[in-house]
Amino acid sequence: MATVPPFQIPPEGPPPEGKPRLLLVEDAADSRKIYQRILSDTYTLTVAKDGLQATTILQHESFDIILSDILLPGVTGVELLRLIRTYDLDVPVLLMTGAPDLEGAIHAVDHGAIGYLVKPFSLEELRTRLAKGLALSRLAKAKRTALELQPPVPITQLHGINDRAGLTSALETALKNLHLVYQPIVDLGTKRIVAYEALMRTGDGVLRNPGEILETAERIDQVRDVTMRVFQLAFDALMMLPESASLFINIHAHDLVINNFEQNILTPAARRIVLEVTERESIDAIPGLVDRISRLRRAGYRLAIDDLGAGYAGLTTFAAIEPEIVKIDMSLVRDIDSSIVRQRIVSSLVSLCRELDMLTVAEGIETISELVTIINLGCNYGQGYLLARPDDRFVTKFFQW
Ligand code: G
Ligand code: MN
Repeated sequence: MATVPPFQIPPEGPPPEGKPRLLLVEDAADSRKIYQRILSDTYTLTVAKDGLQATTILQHESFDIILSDILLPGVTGVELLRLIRTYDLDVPVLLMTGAPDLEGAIHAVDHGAIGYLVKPFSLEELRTRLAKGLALSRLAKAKRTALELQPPVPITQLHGINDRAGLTSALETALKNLHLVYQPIVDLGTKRIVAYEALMRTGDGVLRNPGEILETAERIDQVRDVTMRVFQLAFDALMMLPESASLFINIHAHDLVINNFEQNILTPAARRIVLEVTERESIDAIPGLVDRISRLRRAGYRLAIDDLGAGYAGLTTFAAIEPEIVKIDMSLVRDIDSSIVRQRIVSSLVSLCRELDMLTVAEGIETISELVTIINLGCNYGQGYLLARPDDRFVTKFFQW
């Protein structure tokens, strides 16, 4: 391959000024004092004694993070959360709860808290969780910047089919011809294939790509059938998968809740599977999501967020899923070697993911210059036509660059 051009890391944007601003909402005076003492070296603290006071403060000031008790006199932490979310989608809210309100805390996470701490918790844990919350909200901001680079998504026409019968028959044909192809995901450090992404393909039917299939399925409420078909094919393919590799499977966000993947598969197989959930659609407020995610993890699955930077830029679903792996959308990778803006965005995404212990995959690498830039920016893994095209076998290759 071509010689490697010289590379300079682009200058970072200015660091956020001063300490992060934290709003603490706690009604117990002694706890308030403890938190104040240990947090004021890292944060600029504003303290509210109850939910009503917090509400008033929030009308005049903005914060980088909010730490709130769940059981408050006046307005509860959950009500407060709802209020916060009406005007600010991104400010991370971390809740504190006594064990008896655990149910409420889980419910709160479904409504957009980034997490909860069960009392008694160590001060170290509190610090760690707050730092993580801040990293998550900086990540949401970086995603918003990325989104500004996006051209509007064209609306699929579905070839003029609009009636239910037509859609049903088109989907039936597509499902019959559905097969999978596999594209390698390469460790950019060791240059080895660590995984394959399973991608669905159809023959020459009316619906020719995954987008059209899924849109049709959505309109007639049959997404589940598509997912189960893909899952079955992927599961069958596991036997052919090289021992050391994992398999990434794209699933619809709602499948996380609807489907009992953990019942459909043996645990040893689940450990080799990464479920990819796209960011292209808003997956906020899926009731029970947090609970489902933890069941899937217990069954052995890992989770990835797909198309990061190409879609929905909120904070809460990302926090709820806590993906092990983050896939950076190919629109950010395209021509990254000549775009300082893309380099900056990817650089901050990669460093925030590292801070959150998440591995990054750069998608859609097509040129050696893109690859070199991606490597220099510290992405863990790469995927794209330059490395290998999707194929109906698990291709093995020796990489040199
Ligand atoms: O949304 P998701 O990231 O799962 O989409 C992956 C799609 O991108 C697949 O259809 C795959 O064939 C395609 N793809 C994979 N590598 C490349 C690439 O290098 N360039 C382009 N344009 N498409 C790619
Ligand atoms: Mn994908």
